[in-house]
Amino acid sequence: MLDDSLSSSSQLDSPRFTPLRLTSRRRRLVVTSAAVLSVISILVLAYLSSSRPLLLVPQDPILPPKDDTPPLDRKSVLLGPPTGRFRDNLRNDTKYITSWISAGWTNDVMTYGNLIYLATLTERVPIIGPFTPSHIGGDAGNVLFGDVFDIDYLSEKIGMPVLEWHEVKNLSTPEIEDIGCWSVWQAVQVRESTPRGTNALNLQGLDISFTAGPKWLQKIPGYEHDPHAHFWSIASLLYSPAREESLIPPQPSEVHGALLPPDEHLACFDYLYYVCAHTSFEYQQDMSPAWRFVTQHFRWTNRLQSIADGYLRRMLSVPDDEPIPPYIAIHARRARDFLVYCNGQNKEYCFPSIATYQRRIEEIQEETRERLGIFPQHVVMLSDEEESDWWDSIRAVGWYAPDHVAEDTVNKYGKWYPVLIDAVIQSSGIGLIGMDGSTMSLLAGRRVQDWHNGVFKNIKWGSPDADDH
Ligand SMILES: Nc1nc2c(ncn2[C@@H]2O[C@H](COP(=O)(O)OP(=O)(O)OP(=O)(O)O)[C@@H](O)[C@H]2O)c(=O)[nH]1
Ligand SMILES: *[C@@H]1O[C@H](CO)[C@@H](O)[C@H](O)[C@H]1NC(C)=O
Ligand SMILES: *[C@@H]1O[C@H](CO)[C@@H](O)[C@H](O)[C@H]1NC(C)=O
Ligand SMILES: [Mg+2]
Repeated sequence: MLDDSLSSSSQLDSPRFTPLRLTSRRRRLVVTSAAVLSVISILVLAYLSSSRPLLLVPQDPILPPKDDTPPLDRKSVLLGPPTGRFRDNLRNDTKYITSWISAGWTNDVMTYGNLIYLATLTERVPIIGPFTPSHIGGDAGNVLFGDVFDIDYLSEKIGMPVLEWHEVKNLSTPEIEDIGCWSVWQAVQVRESTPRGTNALNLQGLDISFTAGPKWLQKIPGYEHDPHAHFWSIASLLYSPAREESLIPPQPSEVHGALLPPDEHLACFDYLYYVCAHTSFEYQQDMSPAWRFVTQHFRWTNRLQSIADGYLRRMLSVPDDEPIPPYIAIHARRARDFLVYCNGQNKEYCFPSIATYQRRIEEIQEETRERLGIFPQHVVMLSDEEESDWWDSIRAVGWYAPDHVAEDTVNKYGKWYPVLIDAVIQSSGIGLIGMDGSTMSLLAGRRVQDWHNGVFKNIKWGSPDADDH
């Protein structure tokens, strides 16, 4: 039991995150999960063979392993509480990695997923920033990663502590510190000559001196239509000889004009959205290792899940002591960029009709009935649509929708919460009908598949017969 002796030794002398411990944790997890799964399947079979319908949607069919391993102490990879300078809080026997976000919320979730997956590949502790409100409206303010996702659960699942910036450094009026980082962005695209913009200076007081990554980072060097890089190409910059071979003169930092090579203690990259193991936009593929090894373990915090459950109960008139019935959610992007893609066609022509949705609903009902013995009756619509006529037409066919105006969601919880609550509802049913091309649909669909063993179907759009099949 090498790992147990390791974990019981002094926290400062031996950080709990070691490859040895990881392996053993994973093995136990697999064995325990297999045991738990077989018990669950027997129970489910017994349940199905009885005549009662299966009502409850299991929120998490795979229970956390019950063993004597103490919970992973994330903070053990820091010297103590947040310090004025991040460097004063990093352990000298531990390496770290960070990066930043700069797109819509779901893209940013995927980007943090990529960062954490890269962290596991390079055995570095990831330090994560907040979500910034690029598409929500600047006055929404930032929301902490840990207010949306259960960061302790995530750390347990991946066997590695995940830190947030505010846990490392006192950010109240962040002291400006110089650091050297790699720019992946300068290497993978030709439209901009500068590194991808980050919020590092504002948020963390980091004054970055960038070193442009080598051109071979780009999957297809010089190809202007695909800025993807491979995880391992980026990872190689953290090791010899790729690091030394790629060092070129750094660019001066914005505030101090500092010239620094990429930091080795805290590795940092400007932007990691366009990263894949094999295929560009890989989250669309079942093989996506970032999804399978990391992002699928981004579970909603208990608080956020119970807020969303409250909306579902009121919407579907389910009393507190009864389970929420399995339902089919629809995510309909109908505004902003998706409206632009309609090229001036009206929405009735361009976006899926109720009849088109109905066909997909029936397909999902058929599949869950056959495969799970569940026949979901309720349909819940989530959308960025603002026209009340359309919402009326949705309610007229008996479908449900959260009413963020009547519920006063923005005043009660803040501007982030209509979209956060809708995202939770999208991912908590037994089926999801998504909007082809939407990453928000994509992640919700993967959650329905992998968390609830449910069905995900994307709907094609652009003309009335686009989804014919
Ligand atoms: N309340 C609510 N807002 C939505 C919904 N779908 C989209 N939106 C809003 O529309 C914005 C879409 O812009 P992005 O931020 O680019 O969305 P994304 O998360 O990157 O996902 P996609 O653009 O769909 O790939 C979201 O941030 C939300 O503000 C929804 O189902 N409910
Ligand atoms: C690492 O830090 C510990 C205290 O946290 C200190 O005792 C030790 O000397 C340091 N080692 C090096 C190589 O700096
Ligand atoms: C952060 O710094 C501010 C002022 O610089 C101080 O008032 C506050 O107590 C510090 N917070 C923590 C958690 O150390
Ligand atoms: Mg978007």
